Amino acid sequence: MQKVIEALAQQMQADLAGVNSKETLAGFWQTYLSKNGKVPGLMKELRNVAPEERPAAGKIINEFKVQVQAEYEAAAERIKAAELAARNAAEAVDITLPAKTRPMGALHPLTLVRNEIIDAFAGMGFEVFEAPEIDDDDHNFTRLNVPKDHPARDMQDTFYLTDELLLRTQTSNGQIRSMDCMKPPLKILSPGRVFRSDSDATHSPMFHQMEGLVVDKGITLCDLQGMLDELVKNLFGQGTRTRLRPSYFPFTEPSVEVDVSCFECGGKGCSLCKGTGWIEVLGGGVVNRHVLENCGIDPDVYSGFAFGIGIERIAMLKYGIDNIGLMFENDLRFLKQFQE
Ligand code: 2NM
Repeated sequence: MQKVIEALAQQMQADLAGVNSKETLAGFWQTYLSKNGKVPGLMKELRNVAPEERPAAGKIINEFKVQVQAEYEAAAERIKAAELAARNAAEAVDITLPAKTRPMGALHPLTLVRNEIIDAFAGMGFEVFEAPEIDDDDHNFTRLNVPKDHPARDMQDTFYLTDELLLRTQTSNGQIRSMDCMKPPLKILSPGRVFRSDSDATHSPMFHQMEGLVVDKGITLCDLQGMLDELVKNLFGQGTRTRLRPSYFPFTEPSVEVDVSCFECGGKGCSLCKGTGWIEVLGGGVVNRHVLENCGIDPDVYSGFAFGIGIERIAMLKYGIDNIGLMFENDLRFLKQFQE
C-alpha cells in the first residue's frame, strides 16, 4: 500500500503541474477526489489488505487523502488569483488619458434675454403666467378694449384661424386670464410667442414678447417707471436711465413709449441711437379702466400698470444683431457666439 500511494503521489504531483485553469482543476478533482476517483479507490482496496495491516494502511490512505485535498484547495486558490489578475490586467484603465469631451451647447440669445427679464422682475415679486398661443377674439382684443373697428384687427396684422379663433398678436391674453382667475394684488409676467403678419429685417411673423401687469390699490405711472428703471439697469447696465414719451394703446390710459439712454454712447449720440442719445425699448401705461371692468375688477378701488417688451428687439440691441432672421435659423456659427 505504501508503494502504491507513493506512486500515486508522484503521478498526482505531475498532474498538478498541468492544472492551470478551472477546467483542468475540475479534471484533477474528477481523477482523484470524486466518488469514482483514485483516492476513494484506495479505500476500496483496503478490503484486499490483510486485516492486521488495515489500521496502518487506513491511516496512510487518510493522510494521503488530506494531502490531495490540500493540494486541490491550494491549486483552486492559485487559479482564482491568476484569473483575477488576468481580468484586472484586461480591464485596466489609464486614468492619465484625456477624457472624451462633448461639445458644450449655449443658451439661445432669446432665452438669455427672457431669463434676464424674469430675473429682474422675480426679485420684485412677480410670477410667470403663461397663456395659449391660440386664443379667441375676446381675450386677444375685445376685453383689452380694442374696439371692433380698430386697425389692429385688420386681416393684414392678425392671423385668423376661424371667425373667433386667432394666433394671439400679443401676450396680453395672459393678463386677461390671470385677472380672471386671481384677485388683486397681482404681479404677473406673461412671456411667450406672438404672431403678426409682418416680415422684414427687424420684423418676423412669429416673435416673442414679455408683458407685465401689476394691479393693486394706488398703483400709478410712477410705479411703472420705477420698476422699468430696475429692469433696464439689469439689461443694459447700472448707468442706464429711462425716458417716457406719451403714446397711445387702447388697453392703457395714459400710454407711454419708453426709451433708454443709449448704452453704446452713454447719451452723447452715435449711429446706434441715430444721434438722439435714446433708444426705444418698450411700451406701457396705466391699465385702462375698461380693461379692469372687463375682468371684474373695480377701477374705483384698484388701478394697475402694464407694459410689453419685444424680446427679439432687446436681443438685437444688446448683442448687435442686425437681422431678426438669424434668430430663427439655428446656424451654429451664430449660436456659438452666445457661449458664456
Ligand atoms: C403693451 C403696451 C401697453 C398691456 C396691457 C395689458 C393688460 F392686459 F393689462 F391690459 N397687458 N399688456 C400692454 C400695454 C402691452 O405692449 C407694448
